[in-house]
This record gives sequence, structure tokens and C-alpha cells, in this order.
Amino acid sequence: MAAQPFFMTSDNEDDSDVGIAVKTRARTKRPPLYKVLLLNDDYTPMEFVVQILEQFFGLTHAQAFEIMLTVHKKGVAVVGVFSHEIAETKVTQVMDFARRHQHPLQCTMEKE
Ligand code: TYC
Repeated sequence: MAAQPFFMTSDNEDDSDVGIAVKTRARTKRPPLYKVLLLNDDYTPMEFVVQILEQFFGLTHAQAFEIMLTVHKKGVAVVGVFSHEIAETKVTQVMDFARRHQHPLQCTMEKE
């Protein structure tokens, strides 16, 4: 007996319940995440940086103080990791707030 071909197409045109099972891999790429970085400078007051970290990043006073000290000692620290849109918003909020108070504080973002 001749072997039946696995793929049946043209001889199955009566809409009967026969078909080809096709498995597709779910290629759902997670959106990229962005680190928000705070940079040290010699002029921005420590308490101002702590205030920013509490206000815009929802950190406790202790967490904010610790990150501020890390930036002060090491030059830079990651404040948080966010979607592109949220990271951009945080950077804008920090930069606007610093500029309004005439402090040279710098905040940037980079792809994780
Ligand atoms: N280095 C600043 C000072 O001695 C404090 C400071 C901390 C500034 C963190 C910026 O991102 C910063 N007043």
C-alpha cells in the first residue's frame, strides 16, 4: 500500500474537519528596560538630591539618603529601572526640578 502524504490540501476541499496543525512559537519580546542614572556634582546640596529621590522615585528617606551617598562617593548610581516612557518622564522631572532651583544636577537614562 502506498504511504499517505502527511500534508493534505487539494484533495480535502469539502470543508470536512481535517487540517494541518501548525505550531507557531510565541515571539513576544519583552519591551526593553532603561536604567535612570543620577550623576554627582560638587554643588547640588545633598538634601536636595534626597528630596528628589523621595519625591519622584517614591523612595523612603533612608533609601534616598543611601542612593544619594552612593552617587556622592562613586560618581553615579542607578536610581531605578523603568520602561522607556517612564524613564524619560523621570529624567525630565528631575532635570526640570533641578534647573528651576538652579542646581547643576544631572540625570540620564540608558538601555539596560
Ligand atoms: N556631591 C554633592 C555635595 O557634596 C552631593 C550630591 C549627591 C550631588 C548626589 C549630586 O547626584 C548627586 N553637595
